[in-house]
Amino acid sequence: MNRRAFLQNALATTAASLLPAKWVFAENLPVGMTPLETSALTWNKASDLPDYYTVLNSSPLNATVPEHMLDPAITPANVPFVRWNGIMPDFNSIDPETWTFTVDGESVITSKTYTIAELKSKFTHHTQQLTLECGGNSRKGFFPGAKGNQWNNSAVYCSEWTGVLLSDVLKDCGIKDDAVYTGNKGFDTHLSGKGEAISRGVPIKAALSDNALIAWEMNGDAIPYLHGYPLRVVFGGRPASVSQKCAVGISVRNQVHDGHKMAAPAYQIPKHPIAPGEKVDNKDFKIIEEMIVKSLITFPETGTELVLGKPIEIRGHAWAGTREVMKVEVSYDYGAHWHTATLAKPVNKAAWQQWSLNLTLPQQGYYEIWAKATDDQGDAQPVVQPQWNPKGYMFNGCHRIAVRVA
Ligand SMILES: Nc1nc2c(c(=O)[nH]1)N[C@H]1C(S)=C(S)[C@@H](COP(=O)(O)O)O[C@H]1N2
Ligand SMILES: [Mo]
Repeated sequence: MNRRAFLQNALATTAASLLPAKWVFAENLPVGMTPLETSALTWNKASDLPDYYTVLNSSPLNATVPEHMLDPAITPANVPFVRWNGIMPDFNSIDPETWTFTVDGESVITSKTYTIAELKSKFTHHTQQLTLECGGNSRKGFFPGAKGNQWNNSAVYCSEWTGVLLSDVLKDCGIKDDAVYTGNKGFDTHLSGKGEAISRGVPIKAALSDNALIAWEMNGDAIPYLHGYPLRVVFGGRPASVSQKCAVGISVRNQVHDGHKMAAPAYQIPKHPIAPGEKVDNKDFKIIEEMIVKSLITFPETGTELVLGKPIEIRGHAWAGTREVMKVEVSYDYGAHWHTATLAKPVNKAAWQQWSLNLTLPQQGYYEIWAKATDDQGDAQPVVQPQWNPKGYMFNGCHRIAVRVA
């Protein structure tokens, strides 16, 4: 390990044990070794983000990284996109000892409140790699453009979450037969300063699935502030908007949840196909409940110059909401020919899958490399763009990078 990596590791470990304390020795570090890159756990504002983040909006905070930074199978804490809808909590004042999670709602039999310590001691722990993709990921790809944060393809990540199954907790409270939906509650505030920033939910079936966690750890550390410290509900494969950060509870609803950002057109798409740019009545939208098949090229970085005759490993991830990806193909001639990549099985349901392919590009010049995934129902990624929709959700057109063989 080089000195820098060593120091970063040491710092990262220290950061975990210091949470939620502030860095006290940053000034004493050698020049160029500020703890910025190592203190992802306590970043809490736009200016804390390293230079490789692009801030799309600082109020609310929305930021993303270049696609090649998502190369590791398990996304490290210092790269996930950051998405907030309202005013973030004052993280430094959060005390995990007194934090509680309440299950209530019309369709719960016994409403209960748990401390994090109680969740930890009462229920079996589970660790899963879960793909969280913003419904608006790749919005930038739509033509005509759709309003909203212009996400590149990196509003997705797959980190490792540790917590308890939401279903175990719901069963502990008991659920009535008329339960339909969850209403997820967070600790942040609407931009106006009044009311909730966002409160979305999932069908009760999704809440009872094996890939819904109430998590207190990400990648074996406390959840980074920006990703939901100290407790987050995580629904793998669903639009990330339902994975409530800084979660304070869940209501078990006897109707489709009506929290903030549940109503059309937020996080909804038209019920029927429409032409690009067409207007749609709010009554003709439906809720996005699952994400769809998609893939990412994370190596090489777009713009890379390659050496003629030398093979290069092209690689990335593929995922398909709660389905499994069965095939990833790569083209370097604009889709004229497709080459099947090696594809790993997911480590658990709703984890993204790694794919790779060794390529030797035939001659010098400019190439685009495209990747296309197909899921277990036979759904594949469109090459150009998927069904256009007014809010620009669920773009899953093929990811493309450009390289040059010198
Ligand atoms: N409390 C809270 N949870 C939230 C949000 C939010 O604004 N507040 N945004 C949601 C949306 S729209 C997305 S895409 C994801 C982003 O998760 P991340 O910041 O860890 O990438 O968090 C979701 N959970
Ligand atoms: Mo989102």
